[in-house]
Amino acid sequence: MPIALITGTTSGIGEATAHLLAAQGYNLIINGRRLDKLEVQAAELGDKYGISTHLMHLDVRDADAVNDFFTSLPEAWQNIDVVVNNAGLAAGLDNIENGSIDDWNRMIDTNIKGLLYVTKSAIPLLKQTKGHIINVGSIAGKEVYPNGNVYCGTKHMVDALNKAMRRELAEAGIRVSAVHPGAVETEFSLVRLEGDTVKAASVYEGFENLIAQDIADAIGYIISRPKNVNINELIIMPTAQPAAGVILRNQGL
Ligand code: NDP
Ligand code: 8X3
Repeated sequence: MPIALITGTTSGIGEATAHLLAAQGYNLIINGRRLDKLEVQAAELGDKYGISTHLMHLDVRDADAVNDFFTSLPEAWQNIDVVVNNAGLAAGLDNIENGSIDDWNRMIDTNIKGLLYVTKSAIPLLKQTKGHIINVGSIAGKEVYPNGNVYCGTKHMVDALNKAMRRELAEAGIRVSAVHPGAVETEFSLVRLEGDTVKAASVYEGFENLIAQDIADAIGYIISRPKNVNINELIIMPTAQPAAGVILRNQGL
């Protein structure tokens, strides 16, 4: 059975992708910081799809923990075919003058450095399988919007790293692709707005947002193409979001 490693599977896009790939028969390495969620998820995926799971319970910002995880990975889990670099977050929605330095560091450390740590350790294994890396970027990596500054910057870096990986890894037969979503209703806004459920819900009011399954479907499409086909990137938006930071509310869209 093929093996996929997905970061950030305890919620949202990563969780939906875990279910989609499990349904396609992948054994899964699942990741997040919330151990209780990972354990419940492992049991669910095993019961529902009959697949095996291996827990990657760590914070992707911790370079040593990521390195230790890969160096002690049991042999049965080393033939990784797919890595989905999904773990990430936005923290805060302020202009630079009023922004929080802690928030900036969390975003830069997770979205950029965490993605790099996982990728660096996974590359030797992906070379053996001629595997596939999927980077979850964002429309925020293609455009900027008011008060999105540092989050947009981190996702522009993901866009650049996606291209750099593809240039570097093509010779090894490793495919590299990105998905760049617009507004998807997940825990994303709850995290960004520090647990304010009312404000977070209002982000998705008055239009039909994307759901995590929409992005999982795209990832499933990308990795199921024949080996000679590399989908470089997909930008996927709600119909009511024609550009980053622009949402057409209460128009029946
Ligand atoms: P969620 O908040 O629902 O999920 C984020 C996931 O990432 C969780 O499983 C969380 O797990 C994990 N995670 C966060 N930080 C870390 C960390 N330091 N180490 C390990 N795991 C971590 O958000 P989404 O599903 O929406 O976000 C997934 C990705 O999609 C992100 O990269 C985001 O930027 C991107 N994206 C989201 C969009 C949206 O509108 N929702 C649009 C465009 C892109 P835990 O808390 O257990 O660690
Ligand atoms: C999040 C996309 O448009 O909600 O990465 O900021 S958006």
